[in-house]
Amino acid sequence: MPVISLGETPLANAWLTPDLATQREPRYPLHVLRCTRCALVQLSVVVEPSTLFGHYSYLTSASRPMVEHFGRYAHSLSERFALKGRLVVEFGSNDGALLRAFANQGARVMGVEPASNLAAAANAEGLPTFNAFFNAGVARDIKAKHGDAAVIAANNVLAHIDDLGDVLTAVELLLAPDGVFVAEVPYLLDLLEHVEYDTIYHEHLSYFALTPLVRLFAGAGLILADVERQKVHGGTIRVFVTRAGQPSTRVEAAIDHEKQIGVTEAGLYTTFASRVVQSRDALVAVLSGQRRNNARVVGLGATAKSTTLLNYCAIGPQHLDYIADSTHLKVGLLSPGSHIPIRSEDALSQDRPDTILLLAWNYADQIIAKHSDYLAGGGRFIHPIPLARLIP
Ligand code: DWN
Repeated sequence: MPVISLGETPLANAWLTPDLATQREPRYPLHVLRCTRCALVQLSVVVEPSTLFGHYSYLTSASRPMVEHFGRYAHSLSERFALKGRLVVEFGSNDGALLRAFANQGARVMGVEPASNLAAAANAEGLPTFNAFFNAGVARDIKAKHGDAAVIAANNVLAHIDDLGDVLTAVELLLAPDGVFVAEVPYLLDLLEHVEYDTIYHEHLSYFALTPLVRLFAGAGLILADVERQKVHGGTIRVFVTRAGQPSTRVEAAIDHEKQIGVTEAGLYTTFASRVVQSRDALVAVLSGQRRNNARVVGLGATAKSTTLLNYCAIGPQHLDYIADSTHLKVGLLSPGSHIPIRSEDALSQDRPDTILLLAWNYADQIIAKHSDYLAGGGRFIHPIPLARLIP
């Protein structure tokens, strides 16, 4: 069943060098579907993974709040599962931010990362990382060289994978008998409730509720034993998957809640789709008001989700002078589809625009605190989700 169509959009992390601005960028249908049998929400098309992830511009370490989140994560798991001296494997390990946090807790670490530039960066930092997509062959190699894993971690990567069966076979191969597979994924209920439509893009193939995840893991002979809700990235769930045991009361309560709100019913999704249109119209109205007042507006956070938001709302250089970002890989490039120049975040303190559109709204509190002097000097922020609002 169709949930929503956001048009044909460029790839979320396909940041452009200015010389390519006049060339037509590849665009793909961004259509979201829902399985009426298992309630899994997925995109209608799969873009070739090597196109998406062979070279990657998103650096976990470029966002201090994520580094801090991973520090708490590693500490929590190390306490819970006594990981000192034991092997922790993370696939989709990016630049090694979480690997470093687990190593700081005394665990042995191994990353698996398909992006060659990120794997090289992690290895250069002394964080051993396979440059590959995680699969059964890689799992066997790691097990042969380093033994089985007390924890296999997958953060914001399970939703990116098309052949989940193959990856779960690899997890089952590598996991120690008492091991735990810990996966953190954006939570569908947060996406729907807070109208986080901009988190829909081609890297995210699946949009998980717990209900289909329980079936998915059971199909691989695994049990979704526990779950924690997290606030990062607009709301995620951290699931704990084991070979044996029973689902915790938290899992049972969450499944019941999903049933109560109708995660398998059409109404939840038709309401979401209509709220997306309202969200777009509200943001366009706020930006038009800014232009009527001759306010100079810039974006903050050259995020993957900004590609969806800017292209769906038809926001371009006529609305935003530039997008500021802390990721050195993105500075000097143009945003996909909307072709807005990206400048270093440091530019903001000299440039002092009238208004900043929070394209990294998932870090709104931290960003506003970091730029408190801008606010004190009369600057304003626009928080775009769920309905655009000016701060103050
Ligand atoms: O699943 C994914 C999520 C987890 O991360 C990936 N597929 C892609 C990526 O999505 P995103 O780019 O929307 O993630 P973030 O973490 O919201 O991106 C934050 C961006 O904002 C980075 O480019 C860094 C930048 N930033 C900044 O310029 N100043 C971030 C902070 C906190 C700041 O203060």
